[in-house]
Amino acid sequence: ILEEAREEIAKVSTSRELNDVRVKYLGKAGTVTSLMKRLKDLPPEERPNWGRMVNELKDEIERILEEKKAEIARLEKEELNRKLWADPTMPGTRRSLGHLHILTKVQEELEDIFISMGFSIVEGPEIEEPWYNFDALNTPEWHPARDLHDSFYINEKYLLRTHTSPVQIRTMLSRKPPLAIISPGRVYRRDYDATHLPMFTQMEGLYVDHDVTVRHLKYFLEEFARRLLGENTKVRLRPSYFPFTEPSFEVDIYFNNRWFEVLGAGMVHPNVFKNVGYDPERWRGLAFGLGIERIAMVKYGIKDIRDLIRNDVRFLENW
Ligand code: FA5
Repeated sequence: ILEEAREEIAKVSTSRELNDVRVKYLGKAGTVTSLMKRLKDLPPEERPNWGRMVNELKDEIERILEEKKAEIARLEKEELNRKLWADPTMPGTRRSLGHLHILTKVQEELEDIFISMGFSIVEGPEIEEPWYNFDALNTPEWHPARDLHDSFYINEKYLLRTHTSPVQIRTMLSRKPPLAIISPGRVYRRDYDATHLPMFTQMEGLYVDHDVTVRHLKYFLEEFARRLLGENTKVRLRPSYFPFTEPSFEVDIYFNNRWFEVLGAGMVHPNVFKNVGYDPERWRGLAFGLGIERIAMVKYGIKDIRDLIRNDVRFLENW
């Protein structure tokens, strides 16, 4: 029996199998236990001998079981360690990190350029009152920009601002001149094609002081274009019309073999100064409104403005 048990125990490789063997020999109905039960059937003089023998057998089997148990515990621990072990020489998993959207990058670059020229950043609400968006900007009721078809009205009292120019009004009402501010933000219009989005980003600029002239305006615009797009960037000012500036200009940058309109600008209209309580005899101002998507298109050679908002990673990954 001992030999048989020894062999069986040697073959075992898990604690579960080992327990089965234990039950088979030492359990209530096990081989050794039933040998012990036979004791009472023997003649009294044979009992002590038999008892001793069976006890020795039981002790021996228990000893072998214990040995095996220790061995299995050791193997199981080794196995666990093998699973937990990491090879520090293996190459790491490559995670793809996101990056800033090119619109954000262009906006931040523009902010840095104007901040370095002495401008500070202010913000205004996207839900605006017509007075700030139009009237205060010398844009009378009959002006086409007030047409319901161009603007998104929320109700009779509010609309989504159609440009960042109302921030000029809010700034001048709350601050005294001189001042130099830029104001980036979203604006909304009923527009949609390869160069127009219904929601896009403008950056307003306003500089008010005693002796501001068109030469300053031209300097700031050429300077920003060269710093952002390179020394050889060609900039063109075309006479234009905005109700809130006089004279007014549309500013183009040469790109893709043609002139590309990127911003509107001009000298602050005296009526605008009157509307905010600035004396038009004492103060002069220059103002501009850049289209940030348009500038990103020029900088990155993007032909369709809608690519900027499609959120196609294959497109965005290029920069
Ligand atoms: C204005 O919005 C004036 N407020 C700009 C201004 C400010 C003039 C201060 C004078 C003084 P305009 O509608 O031209 O002007 O828009 C300015 C720029 O926004 C355009 O040159 C163009 O770059 C961009 N833009 C206009 N409409 C869209 C559109 N739907 N999608 C993307 N960009 C647009």
